[in-house]
Amino acid sequence: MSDFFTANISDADPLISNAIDSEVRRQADGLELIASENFVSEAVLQTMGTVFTNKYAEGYPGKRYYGGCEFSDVVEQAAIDRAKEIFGAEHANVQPHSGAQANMSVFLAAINHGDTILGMNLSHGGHLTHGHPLNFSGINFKVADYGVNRETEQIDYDELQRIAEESRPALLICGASAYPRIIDFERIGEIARSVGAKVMADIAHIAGLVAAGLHPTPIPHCEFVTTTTHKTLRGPRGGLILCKEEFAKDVDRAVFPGVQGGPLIHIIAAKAVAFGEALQPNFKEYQQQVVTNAKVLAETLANAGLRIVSGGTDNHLMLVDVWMDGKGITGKDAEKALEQVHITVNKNTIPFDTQKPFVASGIRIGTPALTTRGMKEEEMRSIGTIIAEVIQAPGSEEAMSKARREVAEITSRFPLYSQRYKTDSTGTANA
Ligand code: DSN
Repeated sequence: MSDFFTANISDADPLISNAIDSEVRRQADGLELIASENFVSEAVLQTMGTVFTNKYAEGYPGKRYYGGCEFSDVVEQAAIDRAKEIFGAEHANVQPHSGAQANMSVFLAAINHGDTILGMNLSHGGHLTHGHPLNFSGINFKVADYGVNRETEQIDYDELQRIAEESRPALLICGASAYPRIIDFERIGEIARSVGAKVMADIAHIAGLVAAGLHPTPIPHCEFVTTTTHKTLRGPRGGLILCKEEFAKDVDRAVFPGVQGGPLIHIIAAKAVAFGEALQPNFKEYQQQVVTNAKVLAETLANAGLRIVSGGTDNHLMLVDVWMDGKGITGKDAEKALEQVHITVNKNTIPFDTQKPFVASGIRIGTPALTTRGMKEEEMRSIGTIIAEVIQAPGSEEAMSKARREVAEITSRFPLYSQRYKTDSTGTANA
């Protein structure tokens, strides 16, 4: 057999091999608190690195434009069936390469170029694809937006009703990337129907919670539900669309050939594996621990004197106001200081922020990844204390050294994968 098929990555490409090994160490030695990230299982990781990456399979199971798709059909049909079962959906399309492409496909299926969309403002917790002026959604559609109430920092549904009546959208978009509270999908569905709009719920962040029954489901109330598969759902990086049967053909046509060409069958196979995991009873226990951990972490940070936007969290994430009207430090500086002690978060605007998005008054913190690692309430209390100490002692080398030691102690107790993951054996998942 030629070297082409046998050489492992450390021989074939030392630059990339070293970067992979360094990233393995970074993930293992740090505390990952980015709310949209998670750690997939070994099984999901292995599936992504399979020969399905070699296969073109344009079309859908049983109706492909290429030969040799019989095993692609097996994995895509399994992913579809499992996604429908998890969410109780009438139809699933598992081909979107990402959440953005899932959303773009729904726009193509549901509304016409130039129609009005009504989405949550990005600076109040929404998403770029929900109508940001620089995104396809803001470029191709007229945009109206809603946000949170200045006092409660939560969605004001009466105000949303008023804005919907004024703007008369063709599509109402709900779901968020930085909103720590329960979203009332039932009420949003009623608002949409009262103005003749369809609804798209983008549940990318909370999909795992919805799957486990820990957040109310949008399925009965929204014509379209989109999600990524890699956040709380804990699958490979990708997208998913769920819809009612009456929109199935339109959605499938919008994904392919509307927005995408060939599906990523190796990723769809990994989605199937992750969906299989989400159907196991321990997935609900995991999601419950994610929510419990978030509550404990938010309480710890609040007790240490930091301000939690909206006063707490109902889900997997919290927004922490670290600027506190100039009494603290910016989100940008907090992100940098925490990175130096191997804690990863992202700066984030808070509602009605006075700082620019690249500086921001807040940080967003989420518990899905550390919960996958096995951490519980005790670790959340320790981590909350470390975060507060770092943020409240900017520039103190003593505080930073102490934090680094404590982070190392915690991470050493929670190995990330069962085997040390290296590239120098066969090029994939090996000790
Ligand atoms: N970038 C994702 C997040 O971090 O929430 C949303 O697409």
